[in-house]
Amino acid sequence: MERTLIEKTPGLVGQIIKLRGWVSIRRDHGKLIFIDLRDRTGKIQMVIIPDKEEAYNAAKEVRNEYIIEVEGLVKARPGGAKNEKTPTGGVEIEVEKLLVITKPEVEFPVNIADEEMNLQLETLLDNRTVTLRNEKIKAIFKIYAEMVGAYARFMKGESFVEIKTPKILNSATEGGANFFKIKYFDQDAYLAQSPQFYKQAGAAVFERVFEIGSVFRAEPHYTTRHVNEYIGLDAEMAFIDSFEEVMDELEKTMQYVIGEIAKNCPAELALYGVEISPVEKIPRMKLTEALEILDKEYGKKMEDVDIDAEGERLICEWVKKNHNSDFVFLTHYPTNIRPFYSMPSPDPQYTETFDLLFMGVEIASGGQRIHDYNQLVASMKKHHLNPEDFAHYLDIFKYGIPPHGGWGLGSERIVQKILGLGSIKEAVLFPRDVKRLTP
Ligand code: AMO
Repeated sequence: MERTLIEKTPGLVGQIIKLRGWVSIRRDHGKLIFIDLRDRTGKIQMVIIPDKEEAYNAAKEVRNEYIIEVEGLVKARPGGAKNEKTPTGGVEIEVEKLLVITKPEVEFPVNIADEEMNLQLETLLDNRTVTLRNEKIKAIFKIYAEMVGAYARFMKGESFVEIKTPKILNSATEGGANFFKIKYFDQDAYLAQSPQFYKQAGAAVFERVFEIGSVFRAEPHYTTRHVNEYIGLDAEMAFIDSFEEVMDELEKTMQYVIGEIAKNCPAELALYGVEISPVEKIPRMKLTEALEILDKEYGKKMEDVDIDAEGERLICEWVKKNHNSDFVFLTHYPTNIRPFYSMPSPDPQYTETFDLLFMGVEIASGGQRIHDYNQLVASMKKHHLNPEDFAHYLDIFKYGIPPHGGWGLGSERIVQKILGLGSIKEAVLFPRDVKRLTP
């Protein structure tokens, strides 16, 4: 007999079927044994009666999280509508045969069936291979998968070509100190801090490219929004007239991605009590305006002409109150705090760049890039970089590239914020932080 998936059971009342899955819970009621079985499509109640002696004896040995195969009769459950809270709540399986496929060797460190799973972050992550089995935690990664899938779909629909770029590089892409240096045979190498140079090379060829790929950042601190390896959703587009077009494209992307999550993940969102409203036009304001608002409305003065994490949280609060938006673009960051490749504004103190903030944190950075070779070399020197170290990158500009711009979007932060997760690490399957290299 072929295996049936649990989601199909409501249509199979009266038939004998075979199921395979995990035992979520075994409950004994008098002489009856009840088992909740789950597979990738859902969960169903099974009942094992003493008359089916072999199955009954096997069921008596079964514990939570055993992996089993059963054959049995699909029956409409007594009690009707009150059981219909889940798609398979209206049916149950009267088990005739039960076979243990795999059983755990040891006790579980946590209760997988616990609906809330309010564990300490460290416990949650130390036991990741098993905590991921919990329904509520699994839901995070269904939503995550929907998000990256939607991103790719949208980008392709907008004629961006998907590229994959190397993560082992001979120089640090984004500069600064937060790069990992590695030994690469007999030379030093760096783990990519972003696909920046390669996506620009892609834009010079395909006009529009996007990448979904690993990014490595040696940030030596613990925060709720940093991990040392994350997945970037990057894009780069050529023949732009201004960086406003890049923001327009990113705005459309977010509208689509958030819309798809709302449409395709209602059950997962419900586990977190989250209702998503459509993303409307995203307000845009200059960073300097945001700093003025923080000063006037919150008495918060920033030392530099930059915004810190608290400032981002407060400006999002202000935008939500005054413009009813969870998103805001902050634009025109000062030249000295943006990478050398950023296009200067007509007032060269500032750049044609933006950050996109969502529910209190920055989720994306982007802008227009310098496309003129000589201007780029001059900008490198101003940023105390040696153009000779970037010879291959500079080739892109030596041979000519159209005006272009793009963004880097942090995938995990989006899911963290949508679900209101305390730490970004909860939105990473197997996160890497300063202390954590396992599991
Ligand atoms: P930036 O350095 O701002 O820009 O990174 C882009 C986005 O990546 C996410 N992010 C992180 N997420 C988790 N953990 C981290 N340690 C971390 N660091 C960054 C954030 C951030 O907004 N090349 C430019 C992008 C561009 O201009 O196209 C860049 O990398 O969501």
